[in-house]
Amino acid sequence: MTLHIRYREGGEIRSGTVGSPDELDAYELVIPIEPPEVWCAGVTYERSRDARMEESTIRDVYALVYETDRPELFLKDAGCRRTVGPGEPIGVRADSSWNVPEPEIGVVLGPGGEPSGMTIGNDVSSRSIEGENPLYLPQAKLFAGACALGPAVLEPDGWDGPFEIRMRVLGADGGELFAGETSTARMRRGFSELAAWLVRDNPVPPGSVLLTGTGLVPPDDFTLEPGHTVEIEVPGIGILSNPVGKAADLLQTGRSPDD
Ligand code: DO4
Ligand code: MG
Repeated sequence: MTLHIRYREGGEIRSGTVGSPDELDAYELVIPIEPPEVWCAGVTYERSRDARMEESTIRDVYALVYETDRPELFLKDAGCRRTVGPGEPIGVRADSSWNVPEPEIGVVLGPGGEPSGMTIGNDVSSRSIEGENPLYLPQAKLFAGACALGPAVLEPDGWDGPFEIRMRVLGADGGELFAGETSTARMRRGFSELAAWLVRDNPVPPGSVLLTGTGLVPPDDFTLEPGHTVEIEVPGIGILSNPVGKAADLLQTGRSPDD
């Protein structure tokens, strides 16, 4: 097993590899990859289909997209403007009343769109905005700090899995507000199938990341708020931990060369 990392040392960002997540604590980790584009697949788990149907006034679109061949795919970020690394704040929008983290396997795509590595992603989302109207999806999904990746990129020994995904949300006092786990065994579609749909007639640059959908949705009375911390663990990759802030405070990431 090889884990690719990027870390800060002596004021510089360096790249390296480690053999196990146990070794990650020795480094001041930064985002392990700065993808030119981040894409997401949606409604790939039954739990996500059910949550979308509960939150939405227009239910059929979710039932249909879960069943049919063509998956839901949407652009989450380009130029790494909305994506943060381990330890950096993720954001919630001021105009959203119902927010959730979405813990997902992130597949790093090679030159032909084939899966070449795996990381942890958080597809931070507004359920109130998407629930009001599915055409508001880009506003529910794209905003400052809406995506986190890390802590490392795994070159897996094989892609068959299943891979376990665990999530905890902690309150400002450190108390546990939510804990849950799922497995990619519950996915309706495979990583390669999703990647193949994504690159159909679509010039996705190599090194882009495809988040493969959430199977964990906190109860309906939960909303993510500034002061919370989200921890997502995938054994073999490590724990992606991010504090939650206000999206409005995260408008400048300084990561894009144009900033
Ligand atoms: O249309 C909703 C997107 C759902 C999503 O992001 C997911 O299932 O992970
Ligand atoms: Mg998602």
